[in-house]
Amino acid sequence: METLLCKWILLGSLMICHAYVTFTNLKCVMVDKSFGDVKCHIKAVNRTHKYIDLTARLFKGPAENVTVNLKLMRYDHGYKPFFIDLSYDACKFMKNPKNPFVSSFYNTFKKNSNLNHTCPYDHDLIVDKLYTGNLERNFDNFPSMMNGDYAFFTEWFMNKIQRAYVNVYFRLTGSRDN
Ligand SMILES: *[C@@H]1O[C@H](CO)[C@@H](O)[C@H](O)[C@H]1NC(C)=O
Ligand SMILES: *[C@@H]1O[C@H](CO)[C@@H](O)[C@H](O)[C@H]1NC(C)=O
Ligand SMILES: CC(=O)N[C@H]1CO[C@H](CO)[C@@H](O)[C@@H]1O
Repeated sequence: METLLCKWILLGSLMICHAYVTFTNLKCVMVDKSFGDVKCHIKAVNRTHKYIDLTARLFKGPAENVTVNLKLMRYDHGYKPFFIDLSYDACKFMKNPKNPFVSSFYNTFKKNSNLNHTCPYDHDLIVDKLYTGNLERNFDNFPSMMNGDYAFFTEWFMNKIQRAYVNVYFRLTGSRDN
């Protein structure tokens, strides 16, 4: 099953079906308050269109040696890991964006952020107007996903110490299983 889903992700562009995504909640927390701060919110343009804004400021100089842990969660009596749970060297990825899972995650927001360069990051980190449509294009690539409540849990580490986490909660409707 797991292998099959991976293949579907890789072949995703060949399997078109439409998903509808709405953001249900968003949490962003700087674990170490002396390290920086992070603010984020969901804005509703109208009933169907919502977007996310996020700004992180770093107080202790440029960010390098960054690792991210990405988990896809599905709600079933609590949020449980759903297929994707990986840690990746973000600086290595930006030099050579090869990992298909990380690419798929990065592609959802790269056009809406100022993160598109290699490490170090010596400026505020911004994600600006990330619309649900960005995720929908991605989930069209996950044809086996059932309708339901999901979340992306992301944990951000610098020098192997967790500094922040950002959790994006969303509801998926209208995928092929339904
Ligand atoms: C909601 O806003 C988006 C973006 O401005 C627009 O494309 C869409 O047509 C609007 N939908 C409705 C139902 O007004
Ligand atoms: C990243 O930080 C950890 C912990 O300080 C260190 O062991 C590791 O060598 C660093 N890696 C790089 C590429 O600087
Ligand atoms: C790492 C990465 O995705 N870099 C991209 C940044 O944006 C330029 C221009 O859009 C691309 O050519 C790079 O591949």
